[in-house]
Amino acid sequence: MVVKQNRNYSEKKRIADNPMNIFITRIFRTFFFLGIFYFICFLTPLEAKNRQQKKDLQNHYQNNDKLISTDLPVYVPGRLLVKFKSDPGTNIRYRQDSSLEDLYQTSGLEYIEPLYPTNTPKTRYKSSHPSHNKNNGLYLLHFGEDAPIKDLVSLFNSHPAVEFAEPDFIIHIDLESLCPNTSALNAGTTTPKTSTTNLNDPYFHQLWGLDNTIGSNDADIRALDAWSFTTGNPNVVVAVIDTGVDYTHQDLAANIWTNVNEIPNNGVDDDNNGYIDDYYGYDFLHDYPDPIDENGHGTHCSGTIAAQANNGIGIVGVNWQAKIMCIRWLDADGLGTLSSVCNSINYAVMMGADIINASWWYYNNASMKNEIRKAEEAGILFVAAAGNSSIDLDINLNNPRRYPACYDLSNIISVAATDKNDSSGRYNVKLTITENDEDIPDGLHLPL
Ligand SMILES: [Ca+2]
Ligand SMILES: [Ca+2]
Ligand SMILES: [Ca+2]
Repeated sequence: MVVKQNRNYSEKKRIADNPMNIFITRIFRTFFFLGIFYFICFLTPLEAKNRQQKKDLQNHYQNNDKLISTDLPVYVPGRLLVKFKSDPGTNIRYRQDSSLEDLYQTSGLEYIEPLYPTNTPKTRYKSSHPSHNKNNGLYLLHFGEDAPIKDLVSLFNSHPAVEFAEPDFIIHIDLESLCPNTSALNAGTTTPKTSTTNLNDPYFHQLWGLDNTIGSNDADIRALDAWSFTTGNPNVVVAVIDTGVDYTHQDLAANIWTNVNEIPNNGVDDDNNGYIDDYYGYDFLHDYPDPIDENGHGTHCSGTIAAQANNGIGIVGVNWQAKIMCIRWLDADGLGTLSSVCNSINYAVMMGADIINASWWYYNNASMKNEIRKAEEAGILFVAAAGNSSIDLDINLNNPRRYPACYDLSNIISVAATDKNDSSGRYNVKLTITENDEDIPDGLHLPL
């Protein structure tokens, strides 16, 4: 027994004294202690910093925007959207306002650019609409990639020359919940089926939101009654600000707006509105002339608004002849930025849209409201989705309110969806309208 114990001891000692084992043991110990050191020095403070940032941002929303969000927004690094009370220009040095120059230097500002091009268009689509291409003191401020954006927001908002400052938020729209079924417009041509009209569009019978033959009687917008008065006006321009629009779609192509003063694909800004080759509209997310839809949501909305009627194809729009201005600010996954949606609204106003359609929602922010107010001043109707998410937009303050649907601007119509039996159904939205509900026609339900 003694011999065996001694043998085990000798064996263990031989293994322990092996140079390779000593080396491995030392490496293991080194990494172990380095890991503890790293956790103490970096991860713990970082976690504390993240918790503090989260708390700060929640406080910011609760105190400034009456918004409580558990899903914190993110923003484009190194960028601020700032509206100055008077236009400061783009020169960041040798300013008459020395306090502003101090602010620029303190903040580490690298350069400043107008949110929109400041060109004066040669002609406008409709002379009745004032030009709103001027930036009105609204600028994108650029800092380093690691700039402390939340601190900069506070710094700029505390300066007397600043009307508001906020991050260039990255906005993610849940398009699936807003557009549960895009099959109707994309269904193509099939054998026409029985409907209550003479229209030969094969999928008209599915559009119970227009003429309900499958659910409760009159659980629709009474489109047939409306069409006995008018089927629309080709001079009405509806700017669809969304994922873009498939302007080549066979049921839409006849009702797509074009910028008649712009020659497409020649690399020249022919109408001098600041955008090269913006013939069908523009892609503001990528600053690119082609607003083609890579998701389908914007095309779906456009079909509801103005799909061509009685052409033996697809569906029918509420307005048979309105023209769709194609404006893209969301990518195929529903991602966009606050600056790109502001640019989109500005463009629709500048180019003379009569109606702006916003079938999406985000949180309260000053920049978007600033743009929609310009649309209000130009007499442009702004139609906004209330969302399909079981929230009473007026009284349930434990949930974030939906914007632009909830802005207190007189040109906004907020639209909720109901099912074929005229109940909230799967959409389950309880909605009251901003301050303008008396202006909403009874029974106005757009199938979002
Ligand atoms: Ca142009
Ligand atoms: Ca051109
Ligand atoms: Ca059609």
